[in-house]
Parts: sequence; C-alpha cells; structure tokens
Amino acid sequence: MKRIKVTCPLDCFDTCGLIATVENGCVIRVEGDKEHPLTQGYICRKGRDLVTRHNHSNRLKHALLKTPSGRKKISIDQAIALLADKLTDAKETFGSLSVLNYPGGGYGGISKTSDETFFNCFGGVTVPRGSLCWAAGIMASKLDFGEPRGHHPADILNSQVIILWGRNPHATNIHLSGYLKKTSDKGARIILIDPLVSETASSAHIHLAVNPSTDGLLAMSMANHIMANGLHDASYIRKHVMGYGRYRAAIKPYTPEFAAGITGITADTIRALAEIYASGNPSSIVIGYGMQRYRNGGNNVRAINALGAITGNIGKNGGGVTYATRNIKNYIRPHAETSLLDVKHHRSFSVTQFGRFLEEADNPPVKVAIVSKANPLVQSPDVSLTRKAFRGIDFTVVMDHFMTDTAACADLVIPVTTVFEEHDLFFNSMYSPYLSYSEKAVEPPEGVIGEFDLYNRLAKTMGVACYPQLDRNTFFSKALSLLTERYGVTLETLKKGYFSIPGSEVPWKDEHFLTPSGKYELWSETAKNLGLSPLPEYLPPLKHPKGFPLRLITPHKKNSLHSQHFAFREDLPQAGLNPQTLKQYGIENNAEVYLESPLGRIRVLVTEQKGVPEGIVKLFEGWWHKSGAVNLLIPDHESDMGEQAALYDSFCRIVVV
Ligand SMILES: Nc1nc2c(c(=O)[nH]1)N[C@H]1C(S)=C(S)[C@@H](COP(=O)(O)OP(=O)(O)OC[C@H]3O[C@@H](n4cnc5c(=O)[nH]c(N)nc54)[C@H](O)[C@@H]3O)O[C@H]1N2
Ligand SMILES: Nc1nc2c(c(=O)[nH]1)N[C@H]1C(S)=C(S)[C@@H](COP(=O)(O)OP(=O)(O)OC[C@H]3O[C@@H](n4cnc5c(=O)[nH]c(N)nc54)[C@H](O)[C@@H]3O)O[C@H]1N2
Ligand SMILES: [Mo]
Repeated sequence: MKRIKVTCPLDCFDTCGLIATVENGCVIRVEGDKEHPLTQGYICRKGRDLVTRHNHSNRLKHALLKTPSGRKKISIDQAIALLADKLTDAKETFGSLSVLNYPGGGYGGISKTSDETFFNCFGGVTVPRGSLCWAAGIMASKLDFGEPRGHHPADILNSQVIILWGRNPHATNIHLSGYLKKTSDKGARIILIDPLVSETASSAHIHLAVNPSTDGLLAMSMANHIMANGLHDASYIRKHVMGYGRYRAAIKPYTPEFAAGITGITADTIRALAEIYASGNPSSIVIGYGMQRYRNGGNNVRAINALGAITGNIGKNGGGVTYATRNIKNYIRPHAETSLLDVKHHRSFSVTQFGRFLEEADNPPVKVAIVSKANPLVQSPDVSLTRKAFRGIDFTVVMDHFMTDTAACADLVIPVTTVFEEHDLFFNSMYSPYLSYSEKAVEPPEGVIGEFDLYNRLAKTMGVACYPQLDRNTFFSKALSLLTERYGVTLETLKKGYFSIPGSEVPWKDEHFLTPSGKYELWSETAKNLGLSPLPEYLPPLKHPKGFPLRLITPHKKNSLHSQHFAFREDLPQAGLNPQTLKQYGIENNAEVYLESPLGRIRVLVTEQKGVPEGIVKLFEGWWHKSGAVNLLIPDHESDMGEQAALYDSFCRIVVV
C-alpha cells in the first residue's frame, strides 16, 4: 500500500491537495491532504469521485476510429500516424490555419498544455478566444486595476463585512465556505447578492435577491448614496483613484429610488447596504462568475469594483474586491520560447460562437479539429448549431476519458491519462494561490496516452523541427525557472510542500496599480480606445423576446463539475420553478414539460422551489444529450467586454407535454 501526493485537476476555485492510496497497482481511495495550507484535508464529493471515474468500466482504454461499419479499435501508434497524416495533408492543401485546436479547462496541470507549443511549431493554427467562463470580469478587472488579483483566502478573516456578489461557495468553492464560517463566528457580517436562494444563502446574514443582470445598477446606486452622504474615502481617492469626479457626475441619476424598481431591491435596503459596506472597517467583496454571464457583465463588475475604490477598501488587509488570482500564472512559463505571442500566423475565433465560426470559416475552412479537456457539444451555447457544424468538419479528434457527447461525434477518439497517471504541476488563477506538484500514482493502461507524450511523439513523427523535445523534468524546470530564480522554488521543494508568492496576500498594498496611470481607473482610457465606455456604465438588462416570458439561469451544480458527473445519469434535467409560476401555468410539481427557447426545446422534470423567484427557471448546466442538454436552449450572445458567453441572458417558455 502506498500513499501518493496528488492534486485535484478539476477546473475549480480550490485545487485541493489530495492523498491517493494505491494497492496492488490500483488507486483505491483519495482523501484530502491535511498539509495543504488552504484545503487542509477537507475535500468534496467530486474530488472523491476522481477515483470512481479513474476506475470506471466505461473509461476509454483504446483509441477508436470511426469507419463506415462502426467504431474500430486502433493502437496509439496508429492513432498518432493517422493524426500526423491528416495534419500534414490539411497544412499542405489549405495551410496550417485549416487546423483548429480547442483546448478546454477540464484538467489544470501544465503537462497537458504542450498542444499549444506543438501547434505553434506546426505553423500556427485556429484557436479559441474569449471565454465561456469568466472573461467579462477579467477584462473589467484589467481595466480597473491593471490585472485581476485576489486576496489570500485567509485574509477574509480580517474582514468585518463581506459581500458575496453572485458567488455560490457552498457549491463551487467549499474552502471559501470554511473561511466564511470562521469569520462569521468572529462577528463578521455576510451579505449574499444572488437572484436565487443558493446553497450559500443559509450562511449569509442578509440575502438580497437582485433581479438578474442588474448588479451594476445596484452597485452604482450604492455608490451614489455613499458619495451623496460623504461616506467615501476622500483621501484615498485623491491619491489613488482616476476619474472620481466624472464617475460621480455620471451616476447622479442612479439614485436608490431609481434603482429600486429595476433591481428589485427597495431604496431603503440599498441605502442600508451602502452604509453597512461603507462603514465596515474593512469591508471586502468577493465576486462570482455567475453574475457576469450577461451582455452587460463586464460593466457590472466594473461598477462593483468601483465600490472598493471609492471607500478606500483596496490594498487593505480584510478589504479588496476579489474576482480572480493571477499571481502564479505570471511566473510560470513552460512555453517561453514558443508561446502563442511569438506566433505571427494564427487565427482565432470567439469561443462563444464556435458553431457560427465553423459554419462561416472559409479562408481557409476548418479541415481538422482537435478538442481536448473540453466537452463543447454540451457546454457551448447554441449546441445544436455547434454540433451540426462540428460534424461537418472533415476530420475531428477528441481526447478524453469517456465517450462524451463531443467524443461521440469525433472521427478519432484518443483515450488519455488521468491525474493519477501523470507527474504534473498545478496552479490556479481563480482563487487558490498555491502551486503544487502532483505525483504519478499508477501507470496508465496500455492503450492510453498522456497529452505530454502524445505531442512529443506526434512532433517526432511529423518532423516538427522547432518542437522542444523535452523530458518532463526539464519541461517542469523550465516552467519553474522564474520562481527558482526569485524564490528558490524547484521540483524538489514542491515535492515536499506547497508554494504561494510571499507578500501577495493583499493585492495593491503597494498602491501601485498596473493601469496606464498607475492608479485605480474609474475612468479608463484603455476602455475608451477599445470602443468601450471609459467609465463603468449602466446597461439595462435584456428584454425578454416576445413569447418567452421566463429567464433561464443555468448555474453550476455542487456534485458535478460541469458535464463530467452527469456521465452516468439518464434521468431528465430538473427545472426549478417558483410555486406561483407553477400555478400560473397550471402545472403540478414533478410534471414533465418542455422548456422551449427560440433555439429549441428539451424535456424537463418540474420541481417546485420557493428559492427560485417568479419568472425564472433554474436548471443546472451540464446535463448530457441523453438527458437533455440545456445549452440547446442558450443563444451565443457575447458580453459587453472580454468576449464572454452571456449564457444567462437566455429566455424560455413552458410547453405542457
Ligand atoms: N461543484 C462545482 N464547483 C465548481 C464548478 C462546477 O461546475 N461545480 N465549476 C467551476 C467553474 S469553471 C466556475 S466558473 C465556478 C463558478 O462559480 P460561481 O460563480 O460560484 O458559480 P455559478 O453557479 O457560476 O454562479 C454563482 C451564482 O451566481 C448567481 N447569479 C446568476 N445570475 C446572477 C445575477 O444576475 N446577479 C447575481 N448577483 N448573481 C447571479 C447564480 O444564481 C449562482 O448562485 O465554479 C467552479 N467550481
Ligand atoms: N448553460 C451553461 N453553460 C455553461 C456554463 C454555465 O454556467 N451555464 N458554464 C460555463 C463554464 S464556467 C465553463 S468553465 C465551461 C466548461 O466547459 P467544459 O470544460 O467543456 O466542461 P466539462 O464538462 O468539465 O468538460 C471537460 C472535459 O474534459 C475531460 N477531461 C478531464 N481530464 C482530462 C484530461 O486530462 N485530458 C483531456 N483531454 N480531457 C480531460 C472531461 O472528461 C470532460 O469531458 O462550461 C460553460 N458552459
Ligand atoms: Mo468556468
């Protein structure tokens, strides 16, 4: 029996430290590593399920090629030779841009990012831009601060007031939940702003059910009250904030009274909220990603960030506005020599509009597509168009552990290693500040390959000259080189413990922002040059299209990471509706109905939920097509900035079966 230190590879805020138990060459159990400074031995169900998935009988163990008579098992050698031929043909006939590489975030280790280097060396290919996940808020934070930086998780213990703004840590970020409990026990006040009564609501002292897509206006009306009543921090603003006067003038119309009707929060409550926030010493805001999945998502995040700046809560212990944590990323450079930035020749498409791009691309058309670490035929907007367009590509390859809906459409499926079968390095840009080493626990089955080895072999087969044929340790050492220089971090030190950047616990404490002016920018020339409003602006929420009176919100599920844990379910998706909405449609709890949007319909099971406001349908994302893929209903709108998928700007109606 061996106990091996690994890292949870899931695309999540926490990136937990794990200990795998190996018996007779099999991983039999995984538990939390008590030594991990953030996750401290406590892990979630999805983390424990890594073992179930790893050992599952449905796991892919052979490369599979689609033939006219069905899928045929082929060896990894044959798969590599075939892929090499297809890539060479496409490049010779249509140019390298006829190849599309779609890497997702389904695994967080750096060893599985060598596809980027490979395709750069291959000549530059077509790649996604923007995000299905967090890009509006990232762009907003870049404009305001110069870079998205988060407070160290433990720093929240110094806060007196915490606003969780559209974040659901009880489901998506359990170690933030742990800190919230501790800080609440110490007397901090927790306010949750979320249209739905989420799993987190019971731990908040105040829950405000804001109307969807109106958070920017709520934040502006709070700022309006703060400024009008002298609750702002004039000295901080004078020294560190750009554009205060102009912002103050711009938001004059957005009084609590004006905002009340639109946000659904009364003017008195808005005033009270503004006063609680401004009087906290300090107050912190933690923003989630749900609230920026709207056409106005970026401006909404900018308006929330502004609250931190005008009250002087930035750069203080226990203060700040935390959205993401970009610190380790800046130091890791596995692809320094061959990064995308150095490639002159590449084409990109908005990931939100994958299907649309495939339909329209003709110069050159996409001839070969490779998808890894993603399940876009479930998770992309307008999945019906995406699926049709994906099927229309001459040759498609999917690398995964299971026959997902995306893999099922592919010509070639390549089974890849799990986290237990790789040595790897992990860091997180969402919340956890820790870098970790994950040790290989077991050998992969014979027909399975890891992406790192696959691209080394593919490059060799194809004679891609500039591809750096590194062994894994050299690759890791190169990736760590900056951290080694500055902090003495090496593979050996990481094998013993976890690392975070010293002195990065409280961002902007040095009062030097990474914006062009060096200040916090309420007024951003960068935004202006991009054709955006230089100040955060109020963009009203979308109107319902005629005939589709219900808003469809599709948040993340506690016991699944996106589509991954729906793999073994075949039941209907459950749609949460308010009792009043049920009454209005004359439907019973547990009835089967169709949900229909302008794009399509799926069959769902209705569940009565008081915590879902009237006029909203709550349906978790991630259900596979065999149950009913919710993204069949979701249009491919983009946010105001960052090319973020405006996934929750979706509307539907109920059609009784
Ligand atoms: N268990 C689990 N954990 C996960 C994931 C998962 O799938 N499952 N996914 C990971 C990933 S990739 C991500 S991006 C994160 C997401 O993490 P979170 O941002 O915490 O989760 P979401 O479900 O995307 O949205 C959070 C909340 O935003 C609310 N919301 C929706 N619209 C609005 C609005 O207009 N205003 C406000 N104020 N709130 C709104 C939703 O009701 C929801 O409760 O979680 C990560 N962690
Ligand atoms: N309606 C709606 N849609 C959404 C969202 C929403 O809130 N609502 N959220 C969006 C968000 S925030 C995100 S981040 C995206 C997520 O979208 P995806 O990342 O596409 O979602 P997953 O279902 O996690 O798919 C990841 C796939 O990677 C595979 N995988 C795991 N490990 C490995 C590996 O080591 N190698 C390879 N090659 N594959 C591996 C998994 O088996 C899984 O099939 O979805 C977006 N879509
Ligand atoms: Mo995400």
